[in-house]
Amino acid sequence: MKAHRNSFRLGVALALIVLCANAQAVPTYYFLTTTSSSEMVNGGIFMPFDPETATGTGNFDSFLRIQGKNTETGYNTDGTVEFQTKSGKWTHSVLVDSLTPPRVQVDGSWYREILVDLNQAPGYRYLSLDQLVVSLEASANLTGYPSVNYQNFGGPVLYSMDDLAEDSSVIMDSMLFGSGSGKGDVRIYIPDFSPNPSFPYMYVYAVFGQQTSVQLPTGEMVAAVADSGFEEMGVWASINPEIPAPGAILLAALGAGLVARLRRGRVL
Ligand SMILES: [Ca+2]
Ligand SMILES: [Ca+2]
Ligand SMILES: [Ca+2]
Repeated sequence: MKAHRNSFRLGVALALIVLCANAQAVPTYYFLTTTSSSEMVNGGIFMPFDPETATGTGNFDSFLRIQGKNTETGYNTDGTVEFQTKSGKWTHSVLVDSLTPPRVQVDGSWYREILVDLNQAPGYRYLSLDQLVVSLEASANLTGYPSVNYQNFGGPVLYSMDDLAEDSSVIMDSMLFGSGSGKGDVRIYIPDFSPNPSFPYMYVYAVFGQQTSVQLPTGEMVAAVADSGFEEMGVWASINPEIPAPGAILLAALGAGLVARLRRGRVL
C-alpha cells in the first residue's frame, strides 16, 4: 500500500513538472510612447531616440532592413536572406571588431548599442518589437534560421528580449520625432560582451508587428503591426569626437528613476 502511495506521489510530481515545462511565458508589454520613456527588458535598455536631433551623433550605418505587412521578421547575413529581410547593401554581416562605438557606458555598466529606424504610414504609427535575439556566429553568410523561439545558429547568445519566463513586446511610436526613414526612433543597449575569435560575427534577429490589438498606457486600443516602408537596424558609422561620449548623452537622457532602478539591478 505504501509503495502504491509513493508511486502515486511520484506520478503527480512528474505531471507537475511536465505542466510547468509546457507553461506559456507570461506576455509583458513595454511602452516607448513618450519621448521620456525608457524600459529595461531582460537586461537590455530600450528608449526613444532621434538621430537627427541628438547631439554628438554620427551617421546611421544600417546592417539590417526588414519590410513586410503586419508581422515581419528578419536577420542580417551575407547569405541568402529569409523571411521579410530586405536584400541589398544595407543588409549585411557585422564583424564585432568593426562596431562603432564599440561600447557605451550607463551608470558604470557597459553596453553595446543598436539603433532602430521605423518607417510606417500615418495610420500605423505604432509598431511592436516582439522578438530580438542578438548572437555571435562563426560565419558571415549563414541562412536557414531555426524556427523555434529563442534559438539562433548555435553561437553564443548575447541578448534575447524573451525568455521562458517572460514573452516581452516593446510598443514603439514611429512618429514621436516625425515619420519616415531617417527620423527616430529607438536605441537599444544590450549588455556588453567580449569579442570571440571563434564567433566573430554579430547577428541580429528581429520580429516586428505581432500585436494586432494592444492597449496603450493612455487606455487607447491600437494595432501595432508593420506597414509601409522598411524598418532598419544599425549602428553609428562614425562619432564626432568633439562632443560628449554616448555614455554621457545617455546618462543625461535617462531619467533619475531609471538610473536608480538600474543601481538596484532591476527596472520595473
Ligand atoms: Ca523612422
Ligand atoms: Ca514599416
Ligand atoms: Ca516576445
